Amino acid sequence: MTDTIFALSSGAPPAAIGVVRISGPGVRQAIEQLAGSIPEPRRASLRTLNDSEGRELDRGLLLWFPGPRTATGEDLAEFHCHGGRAVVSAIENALATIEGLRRAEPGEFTRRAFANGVIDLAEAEGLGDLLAAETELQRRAAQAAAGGALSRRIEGWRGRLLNLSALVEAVLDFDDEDDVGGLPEMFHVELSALAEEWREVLEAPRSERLRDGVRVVFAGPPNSGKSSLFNAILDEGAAIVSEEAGTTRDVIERPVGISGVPFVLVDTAGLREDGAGEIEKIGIGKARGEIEKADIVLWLGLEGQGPAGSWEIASRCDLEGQGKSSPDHVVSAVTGAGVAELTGALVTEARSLLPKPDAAALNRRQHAALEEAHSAVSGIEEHSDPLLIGERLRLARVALDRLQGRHSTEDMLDALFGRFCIGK
Ligand SMILES: Nc1nc2c(ncn2[C@@H]2O[C@H](COP(=O)(O)OP(=O)(O)OP(=O)(O)O)[C@@H](O)[C@H]2O)c(=O)[nH]1
Ligand SMILES: [Mg+2]
Repeated sequence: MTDTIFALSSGAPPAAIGVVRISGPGVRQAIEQLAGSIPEPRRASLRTLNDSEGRELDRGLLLWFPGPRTATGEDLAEFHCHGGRAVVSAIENALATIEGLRRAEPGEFTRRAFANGVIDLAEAEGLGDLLAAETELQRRAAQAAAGGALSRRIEGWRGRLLNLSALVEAVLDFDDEDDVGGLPEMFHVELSALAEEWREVLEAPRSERLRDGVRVVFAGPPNSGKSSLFNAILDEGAAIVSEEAGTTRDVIERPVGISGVPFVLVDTAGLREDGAGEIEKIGIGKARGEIEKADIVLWLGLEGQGPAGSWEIASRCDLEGQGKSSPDHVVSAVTGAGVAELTGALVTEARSLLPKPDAAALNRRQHAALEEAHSAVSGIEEHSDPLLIGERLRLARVALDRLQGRHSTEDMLDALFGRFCIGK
């Protein structure tokens, strides 16, 4: 017998409205006890909620969704009550006294949706990303995954694999052959098309890149204007700026969405060999580490002396004699000249490094599973035994199952749903 779970699914009180969700076999009983009788399904009804002694708790909207065609696949109800702290906790306390009802764990509603087959693992992962999305690009990619874009694609791959397996079975069953001469030409064509599609998806940027943001590191010698430019792009005075060389000694990181693209801007200590004190030396070591990890390095030092691939920035262009002979960008943090162009170029470059919002980007887990499927089918044409080929196709199917979460372990589910909020 499953427990019936409940939680406040709207934001933390106080709020205008508090939505308390209940899911499980005890929902009918909970409605009867608090609201008197069961309302019409899937329609908002105005009800007074009372505790077990008949004292009024609140008046609000009640929605009743009989299972299994619900978000969790179980009986489900929502109370839309006043979002005051005491109102919400009075309703929660009244629910907690009902036998078989308990407070939900983080992500437990979604976990039930997954357990009941309403959504698959890729959709659940997309949902997790959707709740965490802070920029437009993250939102669009997560929405595509939560809406089943990736799941449909996996389902398509599974269908094609099954067709290929059927061809191999046919050779085994009917021809009684022991080599693959009996396999039609289109078997090989279709198989290599599938493997090629997988390779492309495996090589595309991963979805974590979207979550983590594109790292832009400001690098150069002391006093070259790194912190000033960092502040100008951020549009806030996050880093201290002064004419003293060695002002920035620690790494300063700021996550920021620019034109809907997630970035992490990283200001660093000026690089110099001489004259740096103990603390500054540690900062310079950290700066070198940041340059290594960077997606884009903005180099404000002498032309040609920056790390390979870095962008040559001619900073302080409002002053005389600050030029570079062929800079990528010419800027002044003081007048703002060139800052918008530089920001625009960063956005364009970042978009090319990040997954396309509508493409099905894979996360680490999904990537590992698809890689397994890919390696199961690659080199398959070297086999002449249909039994071996059939086995390789079966292994690929098992990997796709894992990609969809058909055989997911409890640990993995705990980790996934644990990052959801309570009430989701
Ligand atoms: N005129 C002018 N001065 C600037 C510009 N950018 C920075 N400065 C000045 O240059 C000095 C150094 O600027 P910072 O931004 O602190 O330089 P930094 O590279 O971060 O220096 P460290 O943190 O010491 O490595 C400050 O006095 C700034 O006001 C600019 O575009 N034009
Ligand atoms: Mg600085």
